[in-house]
Amino acid sequence: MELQIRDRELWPIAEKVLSGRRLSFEDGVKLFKTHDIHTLGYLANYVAEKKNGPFAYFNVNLHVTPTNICVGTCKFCAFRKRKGENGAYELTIDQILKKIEEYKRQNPGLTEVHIVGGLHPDWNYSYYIDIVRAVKEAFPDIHIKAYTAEEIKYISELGGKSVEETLIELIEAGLGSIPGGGGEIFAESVRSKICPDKISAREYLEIHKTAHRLGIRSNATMLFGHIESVEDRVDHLLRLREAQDETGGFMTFIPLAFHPKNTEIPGANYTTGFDELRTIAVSRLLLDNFPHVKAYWIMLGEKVAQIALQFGADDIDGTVTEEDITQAAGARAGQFIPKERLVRLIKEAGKVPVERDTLYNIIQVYEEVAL
Ligand code: V47
Repeated sequence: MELQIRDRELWPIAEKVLSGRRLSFEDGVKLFKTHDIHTLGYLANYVAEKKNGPFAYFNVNLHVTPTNICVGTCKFCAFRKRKGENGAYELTIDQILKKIEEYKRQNPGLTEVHIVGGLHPDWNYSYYIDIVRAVKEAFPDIHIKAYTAEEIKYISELGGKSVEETLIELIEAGLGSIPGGGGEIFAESVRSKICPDKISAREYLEIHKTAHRLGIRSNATMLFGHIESVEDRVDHLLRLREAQDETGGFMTFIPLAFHPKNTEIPGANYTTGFDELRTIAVSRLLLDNFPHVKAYWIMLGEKVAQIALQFGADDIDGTVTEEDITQAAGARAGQFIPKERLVRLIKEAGKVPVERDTLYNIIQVYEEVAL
């Protein structure tokens, strides 16, 4: 049976996708505006399976957020606190190590610690580096994915060093890769409203490209569903595609569904399931040079994240356990999904679950494992 395309506007786009040709800005806008979700899902899944076969990945990871004290002013962030404000906290290195130790005892398969936090007004350059060094010394087998591009810029300024020098020191201390946070929306007209003091899109991309040139990989994100337009989303995705053409260092793209509670975005709402699936699918179609697209269950909830595995996503993130950024902004998903449940979600979505490490080395394929 031939593919039934209800939205005629999608015919030439489908032809391009099926013959492996690159999509344009205009194609991206049409894809974001269509209601023909079935065609979108079919095409995105076609691309995902061409890249990753029937596999859908997850890992056993732990988020550690050393502090929520932050000098930043991002309007979408419900997590940050000022120093001395009720609920503000900062962890010592010992406390960070204890957290990891405790989690590892319960989950011996832990392979990744994801460390991001605030731009602390009093911490110095060495403290940020020492956190990485201490974790690596205590847990040499665990991959450290740490510090968003925004934090790396901040740390480098604290030390009076260049981003490159800072990254070199972080890598020597044990940094394994860089998470995608801080991407938000690249378009200046939106960025200046939702995060006026944050690094620019150009700086974000430059920091990632510098990391790639130094031999480490990174992820990229896009925060969607606030005040951005469809055109802003396409612009964001195409700027990432261009950067990836240059270095090839990005592993995974993660669209982050905006959560409005306790934020300073006037009139903002939760994203809808339709828009979430569409964003995953269009990301998969436009980012033809990204190996992976992640359906981050913490922000999508496990139900939409599972369905997204048939809409272009090939990764569902991991066990996570403690995630405070989305929680502060009114998360509706939990904070922990046991490995067995991730395996079941993936299997029931018709994919083969693969436990991976941060760099997508395979740890175990769960093809024959009974639920
Ligand atoms: O940069 C902040 C976002 C990001 C809100 O690289 C919000 O593997 C929704 O980047 N609603 C941090 N999102 C999280 C992140 C991430 C998560 C999981 C995996 C990886 C990875 C990266 O969270 C921030 C910002 O874009 N964020 N506030 C909010 N109210």
